[in-house]
Amino acid sequence: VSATMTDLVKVMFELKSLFDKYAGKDGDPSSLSKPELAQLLQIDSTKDEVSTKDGTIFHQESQLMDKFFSDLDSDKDGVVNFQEFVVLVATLCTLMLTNTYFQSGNC
Ligand SMILES: [Ca+2]
Repeated sequence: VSATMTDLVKVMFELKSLFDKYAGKDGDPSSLSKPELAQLLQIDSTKDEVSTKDGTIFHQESQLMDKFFSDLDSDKDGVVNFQEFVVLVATLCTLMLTNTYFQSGNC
């Protein structure tokens, strides 16, 4: 196994443990509901912002959160499973790279 592959596995384990931490909150540990996703993303529903601990990624109105969630829920079963969550992470990384590439460069 190459070093890159080992690092990739580590990242996947970290993503899975983050997913598990939030996915178990409302009973079903195999999927994220919309409130769980909002908690994971640290969305304050009183503000029209989506942010991470690294800073604000983008501004949006709460109704766009619904669209965001349904975009993620590619099999339309009302929840986001781990596979769909990985797509979310990739999307957020792309946004961060696009917006703050020259400021941080880590993602
Ligand atoms: Ca789904």
